Amino acid sequence: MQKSLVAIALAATFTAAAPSYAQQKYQPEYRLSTVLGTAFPWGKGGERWAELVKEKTQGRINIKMYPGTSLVAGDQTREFTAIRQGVIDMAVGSSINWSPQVKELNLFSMPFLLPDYRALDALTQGKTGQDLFKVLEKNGVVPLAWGENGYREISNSKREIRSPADMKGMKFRVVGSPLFNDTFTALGANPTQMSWADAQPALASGAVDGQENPISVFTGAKIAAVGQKYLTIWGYVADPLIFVVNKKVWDGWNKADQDAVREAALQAGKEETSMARKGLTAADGSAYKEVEASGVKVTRLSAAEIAPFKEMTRPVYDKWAKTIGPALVKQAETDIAAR
Ligand code: X2X
Repeated sequence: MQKSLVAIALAATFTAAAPSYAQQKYQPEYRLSTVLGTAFPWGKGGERWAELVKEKTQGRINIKMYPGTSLVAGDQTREFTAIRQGVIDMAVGSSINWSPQVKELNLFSMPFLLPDYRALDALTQGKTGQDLFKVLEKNGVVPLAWGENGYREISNSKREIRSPADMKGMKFRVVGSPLFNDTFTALGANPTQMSWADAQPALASGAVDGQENPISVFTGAKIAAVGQKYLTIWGYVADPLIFVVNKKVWDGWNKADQDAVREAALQAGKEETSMARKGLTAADGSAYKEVEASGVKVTRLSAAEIAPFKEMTRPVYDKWAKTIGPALVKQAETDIAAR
């Protein structure tokens, strides 16, 4: 009698414990946030990550993608906080959108810090990138891999931009970090911060004259169709993407699955980065040609033409170096010089 009671009690304990253990560790589905969907390299990168994770974990980890930062009602500057809080389980996010919470991520938005792809790679794949991953870890998320949104080129509906004087008084939609306000103000323009969701109607209605985004976003979102007739290639900043997982979610997975998710992120990040760069190189300029084919005048600035933009934004660079952290900026400059 005594013995069988113990057995029943034990059985009850185990049956009650087993399902809740499983539930706590592995959710039936994980929510992956991105700003852009699968018409863009960014969204394709997210989709690829999900696909590779499913494959590598034999379906133990199932990911559903939520583009348009829909888990935070499109407010991309709140995405990082939502990841920390567990409203979002995973994300492929832009360094720009997370920089209001992680001030070090403003690094990539320092005007004219990154002269070419090798400079960008020197940061993400070098000591600077490792330092930034440590900062993200301290902020309670698990960073796994880098991807890329790209070099942000400037477009507008009014006139060709060849010099800062051409931007004078022009209204530009800029992204969420205050650094962008400072840069555009320094150049004599009139910046307004808004989310990507609000940017497209603002361009269509003429509430703003211009915007800045990578070429893949310009073509993918059909920005030419809302009257953006001039595009200037000035390469003033680039935004990398970062593949991350919420810390609690990460800790709930076994080591083999953690490794699988990391490997999948590294592979998806690599594939996504080459997608983001497609048609933008000296050997293959097809992406620029695609923009021209949509009736847009594409202007490429020479180094001499870029010089005055760089000079006028130097005070912004110096001001933000203090906020970002002089040691980190120095590390970045060292990595770039040694590229
Ligand atoms: O909002 C933008 O401009 C975008 C889509 O490039 C980012 O999310 C940084």
